[in-house]
Amino acid sequence: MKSQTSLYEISSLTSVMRIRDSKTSAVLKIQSRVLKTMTDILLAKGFQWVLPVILAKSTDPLWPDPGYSIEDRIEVEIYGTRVKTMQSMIVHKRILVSLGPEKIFILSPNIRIESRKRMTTGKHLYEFTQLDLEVAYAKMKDMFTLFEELVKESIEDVRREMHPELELLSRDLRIPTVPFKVYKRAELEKEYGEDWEEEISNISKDPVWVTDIPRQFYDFQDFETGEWRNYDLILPEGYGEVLSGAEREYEYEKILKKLERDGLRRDDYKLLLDLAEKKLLKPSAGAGIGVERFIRYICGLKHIGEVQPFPRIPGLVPEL
Ligand code: ASN
Repeated sequence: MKSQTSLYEISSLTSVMRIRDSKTSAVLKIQSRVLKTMTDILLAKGFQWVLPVILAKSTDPLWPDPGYSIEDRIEVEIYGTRVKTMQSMIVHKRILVSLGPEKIFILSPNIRIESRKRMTTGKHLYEFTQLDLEVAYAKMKDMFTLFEELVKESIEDVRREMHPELELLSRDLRIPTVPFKVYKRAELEKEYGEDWEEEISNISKDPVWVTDIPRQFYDFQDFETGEWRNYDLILPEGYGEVLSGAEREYEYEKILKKLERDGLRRDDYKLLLDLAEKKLLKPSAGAGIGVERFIRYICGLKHIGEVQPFPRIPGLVPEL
């Protein structure tokens, strides 16, 4: 079980002097290595590396989702038009793989003003980066295999090449066995109650997949059985969720119905709806892995803010 970080530990994290620590430099070296491994694998598989968008009329609603606790949503006016800061590039990803290259990834900065109550959880940030990808016509199973390779190869590489850094961090990092186990959310909820994520994370030795989680409209739901074809990847040792993704909705009527069900404005998803109506929105699957969460796990860090030279910890606005 991961214990909460104390306020004293948090305040030392926000000092820029921490950047001089050998620990910070080991973490950044490991992060560079992991990003290289993952992007090399994707490029070798024919993915196109797309650069991120930050301001847009349309972004991820992050609603409804049991996992989010958003305190504020940022909107600014530019050129007389209201835009939001990016919560995830889901809408952009879908449109890109429908009209352009069919396999894409982005190192995407996301701004999510998490509740300040999450300051000490050790796994929340109000600015983070996800390695976000999408593949036209892909299925859930394809995504499992792809991310199992990305996760395993990254860990193997760090184990092989970054001995001194792991030693400095006192991290005994285990190479996971693939394929990872797959659970249904309902079976975990039945066994462990509402804290299933924490429980399964605490008792697992390797990452596990959890599927069928009711959430945002863009994840595919079988309207006959009610089943959601989406998934989270949960890290072991109490580190919790690191990735979420899904097969996607692409039919106009279904998207419309779900937007209404969730109380969302059609106008915010106009382009997505237009493409779906013209049958140009391709079925796809994708996911985003939280870079800082993954590095926190690899390095065995207590608080995710330790991954960032300029930590974005909920409730705290540092000088830099
Ligand atoms: N990146 C996620 C996905 O592909 C969405 C998210 O971050 N909320 O499903």
